[in-house]
Amino acid sequence: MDRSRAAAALDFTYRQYQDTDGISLAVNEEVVGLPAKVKFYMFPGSNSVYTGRLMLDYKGIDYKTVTLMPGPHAFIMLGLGFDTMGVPAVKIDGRRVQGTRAISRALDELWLDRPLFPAEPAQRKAVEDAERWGEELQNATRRIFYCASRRDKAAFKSVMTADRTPPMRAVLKVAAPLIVRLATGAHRATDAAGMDDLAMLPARLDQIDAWIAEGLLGGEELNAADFQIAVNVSALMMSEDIAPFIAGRPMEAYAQRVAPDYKGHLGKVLPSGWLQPLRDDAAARASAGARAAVTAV
Ligand SMILES: N[C@@H](CCC(=O)N[C@@H](CS)C(=O)NCC(=O)O)C(=O)O
Repeated sequence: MDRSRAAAALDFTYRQYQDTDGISLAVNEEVVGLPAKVKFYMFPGSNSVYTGRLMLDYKGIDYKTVTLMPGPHAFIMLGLGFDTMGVPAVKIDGRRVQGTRAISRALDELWLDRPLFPAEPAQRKAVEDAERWGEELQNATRRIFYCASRRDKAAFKSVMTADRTPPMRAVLKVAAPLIVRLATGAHRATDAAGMDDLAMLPARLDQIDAWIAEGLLGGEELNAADFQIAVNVSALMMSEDIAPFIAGRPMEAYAQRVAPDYKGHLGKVLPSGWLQPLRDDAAARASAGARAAVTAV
């Protein structure tokens, strides 16, 4: 295959994976009895991988972790017979399932305990919609991460090497500039996209707090949307630029409860102008709060 055809094939499989409509749900096959062998394909630091891991752990599933290197993971996944290059992925008694939304459905189908989706149809639809919405937040969070990583090597290193052995940490440190470049292209994490994502963040954060207030998120029993969304609030809280806009809001305690062990730190590296929508929103919220306090007196 010539280079441009190979690149196009990879691009296609990647887009198929990232486009939520393209995810192969692969949940209708007949499975007899409780699955015996579960393998979890991942690389540490990835937000979607963290969502996948939390769901496996929540269900109490016994699984073996296959830790990959970001970059080469793409070829390994395709070589292992997965449809696309993406992680997280699981192999359950030989059956391949890729992507957080496919994994949540497969786990619920095969392990009935601790359901990730409610049984009641309207409630189930609400969780499915929020989970899908959360995948967009996941994509936005990742783009912001790569915008920060292009500006500060330490940001990439602190998130992507936190759970690695010292030799792997050294390899990742050397490979970091190349991985950041490849991931920027693969995820379309341009500065323009990152700026748009930050402009949309105030409305997205409001939505999360509204869902927590409603009880759709952060209930006694967690659901698939919780694992999709809380992980990304935790990821955003790693950023010194963004954390102040989350601090003290309901979603802060929520993220600490659902996704408490996301490691890493992003310093103040994003251009100040990109944060203006968050500052404007914080100012509007503060003045609405002050007005409400005066009315109450
Ligand atoms: N939307 C997909 C995400 C797929 C995805 O982008 N996975 C990998 C790359 S294969 C990832 O998390 N990358 C994180 C990173 O590059 O930081 C899902 O929910 O599973």
